[in-house]
Amino acid sequence: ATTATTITITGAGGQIGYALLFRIAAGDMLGPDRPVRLRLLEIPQGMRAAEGAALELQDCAFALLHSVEVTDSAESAFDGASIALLVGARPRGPGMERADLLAANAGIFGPQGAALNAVAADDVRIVAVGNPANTNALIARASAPDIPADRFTALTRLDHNRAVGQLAEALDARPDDIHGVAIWGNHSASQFPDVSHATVAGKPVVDALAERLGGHEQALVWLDDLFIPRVAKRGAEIIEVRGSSSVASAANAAIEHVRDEQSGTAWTSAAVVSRGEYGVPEGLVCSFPVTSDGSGYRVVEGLDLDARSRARFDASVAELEAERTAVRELGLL
Ligand code: NAX
Repeated sequence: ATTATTITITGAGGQIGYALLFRIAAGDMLGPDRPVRLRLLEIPQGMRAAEGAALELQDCAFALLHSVEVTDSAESAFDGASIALLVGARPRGPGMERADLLAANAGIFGPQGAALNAVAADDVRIVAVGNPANTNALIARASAPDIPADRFTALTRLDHNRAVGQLAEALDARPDDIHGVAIWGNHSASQFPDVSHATVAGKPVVDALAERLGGHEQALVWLDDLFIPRVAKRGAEIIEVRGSSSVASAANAAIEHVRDEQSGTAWTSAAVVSRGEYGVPEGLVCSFPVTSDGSGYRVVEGLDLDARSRARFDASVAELEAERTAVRELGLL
C-alpha cells in the first residue's frame, strides 16, 4: 500500500478548515491514489470545533483517510508534514492598527515557521492562506532557514479563479477556455488582476471584450472600472451578499493551489518568494503568473507589461515592501 502523505491544516476548527478537510480526505487535493494523514492544529479555544470536525471525518469513513489527529502543539502538528496549509490567523479586530495585526500574526507564523523547520518532512511545501497571507508566508520563511525558499507560497489562486469567473461571465465562455490570466502583487485590494496576456478559446481576451463591448476603448474602461475592482474587492462583495466571508471558494482555491503545484500545471497564479523576477525585491512573497512541472511553482518570465500595468503592479509591490518594513521595524524579522 502507498504510504499516506501527512497534511497539516492550521486553524482547522475554523470555517475554511471545515470546508477543506472533507475535500482533502475525499482525495480532491492529492488524487484518488494517495492516502492522507491529517493533522489539525488549533489554539485551545478552537480545539473543540476541530475535534468535532474530526468526529465527522470519522463518520465519512473515507477510504483514503488513514488518520486524523487534533492538537494545539505546532511541533506535534507539523511532525513529518509534507504539506502545510497555514489557514489559522489573527483577524483584524475593531480598532486594531495594521502594526498590531502584523505583530499578532508574526506571533503565529514565526513560531509555526520554526516548528516546520524543526520537524516537517524534507519535502514539505507550505502555503499561507491566513491573512495577511503574503507577509505571513514571509514571516514563516524567515523562521525556517533550513527549508528552501521555493517551498513557501501564499494563496492568490482565489483571486485568479475570481478573475477567470468574471471573464467567463462577461464573454459567455467556459472557464476552461480562458488561459493566461495573472494576479500580480499582494493578496489585498492593491492586487493587479491582469488579462493582457489572456486568451479565450485562443483569441486575446482584450479583443473578445472589444467585440462584445463595441470597441477597444470600451474594453479598457470595463477592465479598469469594473473588472479589476470587482476581482480585488470580491471578498467584501461575498461578505455583503452572503453575510459571511468566502469559505468554500477559498478552500477550493487552496486545494487547487496544492494540487497543481504537486501534479504540474500550465499557467496559473500564486504568490512565491521573489528571486528578483520583474524587478520585485528579493525575498518578498509576491503573486506572479506561475507554472509547475510538479517540483514547485516557477514564475513565468519575460512577459511585457505596459506602463499602466507596471504602475498597478508596482503599487501592490510597494504595499508588500511596506508590510515587510513594518514587520522589521517591530523587530519581528
Ligand atoms: P475562522 O476565524 O473561521 O478560522 C480561523 C481559525 O484559526 C480559528 O478556528 C482559530 O481558532 C484558528 N487559529 C487562530 N490562531 C491560530 C494559531 N495560532 N494556530 C492554529 N489555529 C489558529 O477564519 P476562516 O474563515 O477560516 O479564515 C481563515 C483565514 O483565511 C483568515 O485569515 C482569512 O482572512 C483568510 N482568507 C484568505 C484568503 C486567501 O485567498 N488567501 C481568502 C479567504 C480568507 O479570507
